[in-house]
Amino acid sequence: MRKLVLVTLAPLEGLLCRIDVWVGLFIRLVANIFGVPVTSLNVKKQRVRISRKSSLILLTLTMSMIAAGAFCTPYTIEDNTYVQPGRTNSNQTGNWRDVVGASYDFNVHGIDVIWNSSAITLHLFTNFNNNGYYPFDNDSVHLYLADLALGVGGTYGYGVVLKPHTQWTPINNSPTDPSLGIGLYSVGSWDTSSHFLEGVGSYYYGEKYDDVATYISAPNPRDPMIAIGSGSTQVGAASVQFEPISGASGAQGDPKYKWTVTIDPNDIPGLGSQLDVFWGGALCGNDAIEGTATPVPEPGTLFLLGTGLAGLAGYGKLRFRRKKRA
Ligand SMILES: [Ca+2]
Ligand SMILES: [Ca+2]
Repeated sequence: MRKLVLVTLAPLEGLLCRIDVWVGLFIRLVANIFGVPVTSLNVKKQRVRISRKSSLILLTLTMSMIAAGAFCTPYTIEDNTYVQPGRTNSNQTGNWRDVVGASYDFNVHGIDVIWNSSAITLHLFTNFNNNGYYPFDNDSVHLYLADLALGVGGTYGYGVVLKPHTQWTPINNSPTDPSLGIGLYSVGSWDTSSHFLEGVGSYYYGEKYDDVATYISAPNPRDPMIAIGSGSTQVGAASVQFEPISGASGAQGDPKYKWTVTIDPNDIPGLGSQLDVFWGGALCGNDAIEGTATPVPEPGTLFLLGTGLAGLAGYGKLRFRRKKRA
């Protein structure tokens, strides 16, 4: 019997959003249908031998993924939040922009949220470095990764510490609770960008974004929330992982880094079907992003699962016909 060699979809990476999920499902389906052992979901250059007839089913799946890719949006939460450079609360006009400062250092590209009954996973796509950032070589100002703010019922009463506050070096002010480690917190107060940087040198930081939910006890409620502050208590664990994206330019839509934050929705009392998300990126809040996530499954995944089932049904029919002929 003639054999065809199927090369997986790695070359399409970048053209389709969620390609990692799709290729993973794709390979698992292939393994399920043909009994081909798959040792890893990182399938670049992996080749799977399949029969000519069966390749028709896979062709359908491949085309379905490409079709679904045309309909999916790049991020669950797009960065439509504008900030304004300034150092005083009296500066109310002009210069609204996506990111203050160098976009290749501070740009937040978007946030993907995958929310099911046991986990909420947030992928933060950014150009901001894991270890923090010194604006200038001869300067002692060290900018750290901001905490993630989570809003329930219109109030940012929860948050995730992404980098332990114990690792922060004081700048103008230390975090008001410097003892917090990585985890999910019920927030008593927020430290904002001005808490850390107001009056430090001649630095600009992002401020005065248009918030959709309200703060809890923030000193300057128009400044981006940056760090979970005093009066907060840990209510759950959080998994935080950092991953550089090789070859990324940092231009919009091509982020340098991905942070993956996972929490348990059951740790948030009163959580309904809406979670507000705010992230200031770094201590300076130079690129704020804000939006709302829901637990509705992604259309692309549903579509793919549907076509996967259709593919399995089609394969079964094919086998049935083959047996009938024999
Ligand atoms: Ca922004
Ligand atoms: Ca941005």
